[in-house]
Amino acid sequence: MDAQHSNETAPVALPQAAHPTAMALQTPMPAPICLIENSPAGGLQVNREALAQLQAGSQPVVVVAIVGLYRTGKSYLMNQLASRRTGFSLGSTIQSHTKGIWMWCVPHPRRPGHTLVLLDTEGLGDVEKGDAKNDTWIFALAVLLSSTLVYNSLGMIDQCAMEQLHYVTELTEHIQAKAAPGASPAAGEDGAQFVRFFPAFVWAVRDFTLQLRLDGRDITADEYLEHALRLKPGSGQVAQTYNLPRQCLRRFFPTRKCFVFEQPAHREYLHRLEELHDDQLDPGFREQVARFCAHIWATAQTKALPGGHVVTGKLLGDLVVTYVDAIRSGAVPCLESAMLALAQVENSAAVEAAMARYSAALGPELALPTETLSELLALHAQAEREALRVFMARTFKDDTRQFQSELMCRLEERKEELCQRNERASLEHCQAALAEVSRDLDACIRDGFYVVPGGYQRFLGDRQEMVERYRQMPGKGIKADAALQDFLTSREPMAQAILHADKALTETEKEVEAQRIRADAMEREQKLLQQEQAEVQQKLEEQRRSHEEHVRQLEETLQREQKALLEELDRTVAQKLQEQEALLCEGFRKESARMGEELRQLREESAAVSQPSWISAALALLGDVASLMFPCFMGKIMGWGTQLLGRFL
Ligand SMILES: Nc1nc2c(ncn2[C@@H]2O[C@H](COP(=O)(O)OP(=O)(O)OP(=O)(O)O)[C@@H](O)[C@H]2O)c(=O)[nH]1
Ligand SMILES: [Mg+2]
Repeated sequence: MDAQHSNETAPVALPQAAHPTAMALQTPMPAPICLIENSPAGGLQVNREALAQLQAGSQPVVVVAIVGLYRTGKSYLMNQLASRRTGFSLGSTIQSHTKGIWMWCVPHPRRPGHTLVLLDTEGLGDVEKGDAKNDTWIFALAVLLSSTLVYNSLGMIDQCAMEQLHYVTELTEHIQAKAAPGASPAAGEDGAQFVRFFPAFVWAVRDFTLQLRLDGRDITADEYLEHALRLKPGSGQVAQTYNLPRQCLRRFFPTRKCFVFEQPAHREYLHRLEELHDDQLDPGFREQVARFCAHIWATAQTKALPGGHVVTGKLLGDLVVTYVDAIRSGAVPCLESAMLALAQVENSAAVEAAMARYSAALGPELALPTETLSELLALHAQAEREALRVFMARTFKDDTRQFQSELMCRLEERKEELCQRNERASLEHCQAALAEVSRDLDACIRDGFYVVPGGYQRFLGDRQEMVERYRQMPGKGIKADAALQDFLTSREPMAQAILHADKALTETEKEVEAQRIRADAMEREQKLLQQEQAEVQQKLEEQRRSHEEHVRQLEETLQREQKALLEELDRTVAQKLQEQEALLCEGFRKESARMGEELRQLREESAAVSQPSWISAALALLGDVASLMFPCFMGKIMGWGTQLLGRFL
């Protein structure tokens, strides 16, 4: 038993709070690893080690999966895509070799910053295994996980090859597009949505010996495939059986491509192809493989979720776990439910990543106190902007705006903490400064220096000088006046005592002075009050700004999403139109009419998405949800928010 047969794993649960520290796949995987295996007890299992390797990747992934009958050279072709002679293990006997789904993550040869994930699957239709159900799941998983699906077959695209592709006709029973409780997944309507989420389809025909000629003219491999996919007229059983796989393929995979390959070498060398050097392979085959690889590297798309959210290694790992768990539990994997489950985990991670960026942006050694409150709020605003950008880059399907509201609350809490720390730092600094500048004055008081006629005037002069020195000291922060006021108030009885003891002043003069002291104190209190009110105003202003920033960044993100969604829908509509036209040309009116209904639904969806209310409703929801979580100041902000939303109405 070799490595491809022997991996034993336990079921893996989707991590609830994925941490944002996933690194880019810096070291390429030296060899493929089993990602999903058939457990000895039956059923599929995710290999923890492979999952960990996959999830260590934060780069976007281009996922190419290969499926097809067993013993047809699939693993060999995948090695070519990794630009390696060996890698995925090949068998040379008649027994099927690859078991489960194997994965190899390599740096994308054409797209820097992207990882090419190659998925090699267990050969379908193995007579020894005789487990058609397992084959169906392998096929469904390859469709669900890949962005390009290579279907591999031997010889030619004939009726036999088509019938072997019956897995396509069963997809509607094994994949659900929308989560509809109670609805039968086999209802078929789901199939209409598949085209938006399914991979591009490439048919690789191996050991092709025929000439690509049709009705006396040379044709391309693509034309060969399209010709093979033409439908048979008639509605009888024979025609239906003939047409079904073709219809499904055309309906679910509108982006199609075909490559034909000659036999790679003389028969006697076929069982040890990996040992052969390039010059020992048939030149025609070499050229065909080169063209195939160039096509895949150039055109295979980055895996994306509906709505265009780019899938990273981390997300692909989450997808694998979600789908395999669904299959294990006996459910039908549902695209929409998987996305929602992923969104929960990913949005929590987005909040954490944003908070980490906020802390990093402020820096570990933030110098407090700041001179003014505005200075502190500007630092917060900058850090918040960066944090929001991190959140927006990662969040998706936060349709209830729950996660952005949570982020809003947490950032507000951090700002409050920051303000309090700043005040404390300022107060401590000011108290130390006052202790320093008042040392001489206190000594004079202790020594009775002012208890002489005219002592009160001298005391006032020295105190004024002390206040001036205090005012000159830098870096006191926002509590400078409040601390001074406290200090002067605490020394007031002493000042009164010196005043009363001064024999150079008449009683009337003392009374006038006492009144002046009281008026002074009141004036200072008044000033402090005004200062505090100005700070409250500034903080409210800051909350308004913060909310506007949230709305602004959400609006930008939604505009991007709206554009991507409309492009996705437009693409789908264009593909369906093309298919509808082809059906009409081939005389299939009923099928063409059904396509017309699908087109109507898509256009309706497109019209709804393009409405300004698609964005404004989401912005309003953010205000609503945040006000529930954040009742203290949201009332005020809602007023501003309403003004802002007025632009859309
Ligand atoms: N005739 C022929 N043989 C090939 C080709 N490519 C690979 N082989 C040989 O076919 C045998 C099986 O190749 P694999 O790549 O292991 O085939 P597979 O489809 O992955 O097989 P399973 O994993 O069992 O499904 C090996 O001996 C290869 O050397 C090809 O294009 N034509
Ligand atoms: Mg194989």
